[in-house]
Order: sequence, then structure tokens, then C-alpha cells
Amino acid sequence: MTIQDRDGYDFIVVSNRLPVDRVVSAEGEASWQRSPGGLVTALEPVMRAADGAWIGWAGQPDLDVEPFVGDGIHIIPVALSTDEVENYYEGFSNDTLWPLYHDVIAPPSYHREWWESYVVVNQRFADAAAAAAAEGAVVWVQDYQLQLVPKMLRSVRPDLTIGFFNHIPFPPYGIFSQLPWRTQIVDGLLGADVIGFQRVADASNFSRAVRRLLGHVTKNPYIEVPGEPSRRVLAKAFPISIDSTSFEELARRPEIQARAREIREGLGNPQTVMLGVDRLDYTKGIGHRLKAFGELLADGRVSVEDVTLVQVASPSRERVQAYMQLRDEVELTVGRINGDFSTMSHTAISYHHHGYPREEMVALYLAADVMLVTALRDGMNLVAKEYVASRFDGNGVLVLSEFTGASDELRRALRINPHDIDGLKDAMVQAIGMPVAERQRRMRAMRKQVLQNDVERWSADFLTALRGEAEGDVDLDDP
Ligand code: GDG
Repeated sequence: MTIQDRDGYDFIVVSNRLPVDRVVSAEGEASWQRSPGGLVTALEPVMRAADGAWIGWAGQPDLDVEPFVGDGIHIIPVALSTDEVENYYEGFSNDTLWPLYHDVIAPPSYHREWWESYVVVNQRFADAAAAAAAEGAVVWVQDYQLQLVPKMLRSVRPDLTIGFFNHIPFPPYGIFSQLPWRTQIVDGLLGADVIGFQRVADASNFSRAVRRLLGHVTKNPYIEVPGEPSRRVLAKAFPISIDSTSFEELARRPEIQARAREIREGLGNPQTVMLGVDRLDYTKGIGHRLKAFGELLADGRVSVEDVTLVQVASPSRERVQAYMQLRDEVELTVGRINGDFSTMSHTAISYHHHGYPREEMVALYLAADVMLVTALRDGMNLVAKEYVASRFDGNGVLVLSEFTGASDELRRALRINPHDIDGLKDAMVQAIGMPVAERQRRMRAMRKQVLQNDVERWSADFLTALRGEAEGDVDLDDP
């Protein structure tokens, strides 16, 4: 059934990317394959139960496709032109908002034509949602590419209940205030009934921005938006998670455990395998990690016979200049360290600029004695949670940056400040030598956290809060 012959959907997810990818076979035949993200897994049951649809971009410029049902999910594609991909997506989303929201680790670029394209594209997504939503439907907008959609949508469809979830950090006001369009962004988000953030700190950064820019009254966790009638917006932390049991199930499969052993053998069976898995992104602190490891080898505190670092750096945003430069820097450093320290039989860093299937990722998690998450700023960091969920054996040490959302929850990780290279080196040495009993104690506590708080619970918590708010605009003094 298409949206033309129905009254609209009761539940709609709007995200920049659709949960399906268009794949073209060798024979030139196009089909749709579900992308393996946790968000799809979490929302699929909700979609089915609530007569849902997903609105998003198919990932290729100038691809105009009619709504269809792909892998059981109702899909409503939004087309982007080549110019829009350049200006709205690679430009404003990935080269303005991304660095700005990640503590300006890289300098954000501000271009008025990128902003104009962001407005146009946000309007297109809002129009698509307005056209597809049934009377009184729930619409859940995802992430920083679509911050104007809540207000745009509310202005034409006040009957809807609108949620927004920000997957990346929301920066402190001193940084956010750089943005020439800061007021429009905050105003756009306030069109939602519930605005979800990864951390408590993100929600309070947002509330402060609202007070400073618009002067609205905030009573944590609520923001009062004046108007006729006035509205109450809930701005609160809903830390995202993963499909924990599916990671554990994969890890328990004998063939994946065999693959983990094979990986270790391929590395020359070192005593300790350390692992990093990241999109190749400057927020992930890959350079800091490599520097610390290189220094440990140079100091003689670890040797290549005993310790190997496996670094998976999956290709990302390859047309954005800062990412090209980062790749050069990382690969230069890996080459130098390997040139200086590798032997004929042992490689210091096994570096992979590839994406892998999830099975291979889980085999890597099982093969790794120590997982290194050294992000300089990260909304959550799902890799940390995936590692924990996969270690059903209770073994393995997680070294985790305190600048990730995950660090608020995984208190028993070895928490580090990645800027403090000496501290990072000490934590790596501590992880390598950690007694089994201590590893297990820490891992047990972290596993409890990740298995209890999975992505299904995350979406249920968010949607419960959203439906609660939908029950009526309540006076601030009478919550
Ligand atoms: C954003 C926020 C927040 C990576 N390489 C491969 C692969 N991956 C998977 C990981 C993990 C996901 O990609 C990456 O998620 P992260 O959370 O680590 O980071 P971002 O991509 O930056 O995600 C982040 C997240 O949104 C969710 O809200 O946590 O803070 O920045 O699932 O496993 N998966 C496969 N092959 C790879 O090579 N199969």
C-alpha cells in the first residue's frame, strides 16, 4: 500500500538516512537491503505495532524513488540533489554542526549557502512528514541534520506529537554561541514535545542555550515555550544503547569464537591483543591512542612480541577535507610506528581501513583482551557497549574516555582522559596486566548495565515520555 491510498501513518521516524541501502547487482538490478543499525532493530517492533513509516534519504544524490515497503518497513524516500548533498549534508551537517557540537576539535566552517540549503532540505523532510502523518500521529525526528524539522512540522500540523533525539553531544553555550544561526536552531528544536539527549550535561547545555537566546523559563527538565497557548517541552537525557542480546548471541556462536582464535593466530598469538574500532573521524582520538602505544613501545614498557594493537578505521565522510587530512595523519603515524618497531614475525599495529560485517566485528571483540575507546568527544559510543555485550566470558578490559556518553554509565571501565598521554599509557599498561579476578569483577558490573539497558528499553523510555507529554500541555507549576 502506498501513502496515496491510505489516511497516513500513526508513527513516523524521520532521519537523514533511511534504514535501507540501495544495492545494485552485477547484472545492474537494484534492490534494497536493510542496513544493520541498532536504531532499526529497536524501532522495528514499534513500527509494526503502530502502523509506522520511515522517512529519509536513500544515500545517493538525485535518486527519486516512490514510497515502497522494504524488508517489511514502510519507506518514504526524500530526494537530495548533488548540490544539496554538498551543502546541506557534507557542508552544514558534517563540516559546521559536527565539529561545533564536538567541542570544536576541528574548526567549523560557516557558510551562508550551506545554511540556506540546510533550511531548504529540513523543510522538505518536514513536508514529507506532514503529508504522511495520520491525525494525531507520533513523529520521531532523529539527529543534528534535522534540527529545524520539529518547528516546521508543528507549524503545519499542531495535532502531531513530535519527538527529537540528538545522537551527538549538545555543546556548552560558549561554543554553541559561535553559530551564526544559533537562535533558529534552538527555536527549531523547541517545536518538539520531547527533546532527548545522550547525557544529562547535553540536556542542561541545551536548556542554558534556550535561556540565553530566547529568555524562556526553564524548570529542569522542562522548558516553557510562551505562546497561545503556551507549551511545555521536556529536555532530558535518554542514553542510547545497543541490541545487547544479539551481540551476546553472536559471540556465543562456535564459528565466531573459532574466527576469534584465528584472528589471534594470524597476529602471531601475542599475549595481549588491544583493539580500536572507530569510524575514521577526528572525534575518536585515534591519533592520541597511536601516540600512547608508540611511546609505550619506544619506552620498552611493551614489546611487539607481547602486545599487538588492531585498529579498524572504517571509511567515513571521505569527501570532507578534514577527513582526508585525518586519514593521511593516521596512516603516516601507523607507518612510522610499524617501521620503527615491527619485526619480521610481529607487526606493532594491524591497521584496517575497511568496514566489516557484524560477525567479524564480534569476532574481533572476542579476540581483544583490551578495548581502547579514546574519543575526544562522543555522544555515546556504541562500540564500548558492543564490546561489553560480546564478552559473555566476563573477560576483557575496557579503557574508556571520560568524554564519551558511555562513560557516564560504564563506571567500572578504566576511565581515561585521552589528552593526558601519560595517564593513557599507564591505563594501557594497567589493562594489559590486570588480574583476571579484577577484569571479571569490572566486566560483570558493566555487562549488567548494558544488558539491562538495551536499545529497546531506550526507545520504550523515550516513547513513553513522548506519549506522556502528548496528553496535554500542562502548566509549569503543575507538572
Ligand atoms: C553516532 C554518535 C552515538 C563501525 N565500523 C564498523 C561498524 N561500525 C559500527 C559500530 C557501531 C557504530 O558503527 C558506530 O557507533 P558509535 O556510537 O561508536 O559512533 P558514531 O558512528 O559516531 O555514532 C555516537 C551513536 O551515533 C548512536 O547514537 O553513540 O556518539 O557519534 O555500532 O559497531 N560496523 C560494522 N563494520 C564496521 O566496519 N558492521
